[in-house]
Amino acid sequence: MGLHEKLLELETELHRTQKNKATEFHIGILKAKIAKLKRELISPSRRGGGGGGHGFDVKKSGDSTVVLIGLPSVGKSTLLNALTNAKSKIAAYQFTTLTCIPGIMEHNEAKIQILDLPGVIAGAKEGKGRGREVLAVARNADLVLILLDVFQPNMLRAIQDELEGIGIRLDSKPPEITIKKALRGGITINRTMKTTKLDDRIIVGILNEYGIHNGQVVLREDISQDQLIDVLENNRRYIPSLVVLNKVDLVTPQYLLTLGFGFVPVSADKRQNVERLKDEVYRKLNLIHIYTKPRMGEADMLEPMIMRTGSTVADFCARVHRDLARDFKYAQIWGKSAKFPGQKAGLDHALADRDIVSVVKKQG
Ligand SMILES: Nc1nc2c(ncn2[C@@H]2O[C@H](COP(=O)(O)OP(=O)(O)OP(=O)(O)O)[C@@H](O)[C@H]2O)c(=O)[nH]1
Ligand SMILES: [Mg+2]
Repeated sequence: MGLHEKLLELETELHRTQKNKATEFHIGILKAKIAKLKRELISPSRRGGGGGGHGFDVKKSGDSTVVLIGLPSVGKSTLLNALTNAKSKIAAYQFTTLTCIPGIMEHNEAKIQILDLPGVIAGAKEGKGRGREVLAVARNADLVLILLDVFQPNMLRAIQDELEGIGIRLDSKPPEITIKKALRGGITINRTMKTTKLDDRIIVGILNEYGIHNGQVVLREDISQDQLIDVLENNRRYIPSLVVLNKVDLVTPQYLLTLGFGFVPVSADKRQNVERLKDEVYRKLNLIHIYTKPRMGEADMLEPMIMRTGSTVADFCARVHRDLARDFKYAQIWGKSAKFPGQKAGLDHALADRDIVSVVKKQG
């Protein structure tokens, strides 16, 4: 039996199995088997069949990268042109854009790279219409902007499914669980809080499925079977998303109200609400401003360095100069991440918004 048939068989069984306390364990094992098979099916060594080919050649630039994902003809290229200086081809027919077109949006001192991509259709994750390559670009983004046509707002779920299918977890954090493998002693499980979704037997069963028979597990969150499998698969991307509804110039405000909230309405073509969208993109990216202070002088408060949330002193050094991390002795920090003004910090120190950083280099 081929991998595809095996996958189909397992998925059919999963759908047939009623969900209850008695079948929980069985379902967990089935899900783990399915996740493993899916990974095998999309591994690069098994390309070919259904649109493998080369990935898009995308050079990251700017302080952050945002990708535009949506069905064909929803106005992704029009929006790229409205947000940036790029000139991506626009046309009334589907699949106008055939490759990855970059542009830079400057907003609040940040340079944000926006990537326009071909449209995705249902089945993209299986490779339809170069879909897998498009989705692969999204895996490396800092924000996924899902663009919907005002007349097809309910396509949202389908697009989210495609992104999920390629291992992207939208708007969620990595599960709070650590798994340390060991050579013997079986599996011990500890919890820092009461959990309801996973009992010990299921955890052990799923771990065994991944070839882990000894080790320590610590749960710090009430995670699900799927989340445990995500951790074991070890290739998931946790990326925020923003839903944008385009072509609102074609409808009345009353119609828009019936759609509810949770999206940013724009008209890329008529340039309506584009400034608000820029604000939303910027806000979602959670960028931080870091000021540089020379060892002896005053901090430069005019030109902050724009960095991702969670950036460390090492990231800061890398941005200042290629060799700075090598010559690094210690840094001094003023601001929210410092316990006291001028605190000494190492390369792994996490910076906070509006911190001032001064790097002291080794002598010689
Ligand atoms: N009325 C209206 N039409 C728009 C708007 N934005 C884009 N369009 C039109 O929609 C059509 C498709 O626009 P594109 O920007 O090429 O769409 P796309 O999503 O990049 O399409 P593909 O590259 O084929 O996936 C064009 O005819 C645009 O002029 C808008 O805000 N309002
Ligand atoms: Mg396009």
